[in-house]
Amino acid sequence: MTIEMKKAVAVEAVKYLKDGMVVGLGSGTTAALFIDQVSLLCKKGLSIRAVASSKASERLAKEGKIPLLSINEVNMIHMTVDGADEIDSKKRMIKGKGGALLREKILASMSKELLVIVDETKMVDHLGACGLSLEVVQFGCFAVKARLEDMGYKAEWRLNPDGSFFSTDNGNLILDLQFLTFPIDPKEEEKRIIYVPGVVETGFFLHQASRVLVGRSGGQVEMIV
Ligand code: A5P
Repeated sequence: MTIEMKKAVAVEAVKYLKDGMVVGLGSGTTAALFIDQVSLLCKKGLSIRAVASSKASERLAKEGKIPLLSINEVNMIHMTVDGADEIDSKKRMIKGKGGALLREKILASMSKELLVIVDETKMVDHLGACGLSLEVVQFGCFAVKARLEDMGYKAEWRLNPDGSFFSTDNGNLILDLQFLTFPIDPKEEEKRIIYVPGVVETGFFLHQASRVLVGRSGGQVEMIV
């Protein structure tokens, strides 16, 4: 079961936390399980302070009584722990299915280490089958979508269940791209897409991952360095 693999990596990841650390909290279901584990350890006396990568993770941390700092109170994060949608053997990732990609990337860039926690279903030979989420500013957003379609991508706005536009924690939109030809060259795609004015960030995380904990279906957790 995927949930058991996610729980196993969350339980393993907290072993890397030490008193005094500033810890970045990722977003998504795996990160939420990690936040639960951090909360348990804080209740037992672990002394860390955390920064959240989304309002959802901040809420969970508050409920779990994890001491929180706001992002502008820190210049450096000792370790961020976050999930991924896809990760390849070079530790290149696609993230953002939860819509928190911009804040996740900011935290990752401030972190001495990004510890990635995934279940084995996230490991892929080639990135791209899951598509790529983009954070896009509202100003001129329809032109941005049209331009990306002209560039050869299938593009759809992320919507809420009631059909309204999904809004990120930063008040921007999410445009979900699908690649129409495979395999993709992630580095080249990143360069083309981020070049479009109005695209604030992409879900490519090509250089951020430090170590990766992979939950296996047999219950084991493997570390990839
Ligand atoms: C959130 O925006 C994402 O980057 C998540 O980290 C990613 O989608 C993994 O989510 P799950 O842990 O829910 O699979």
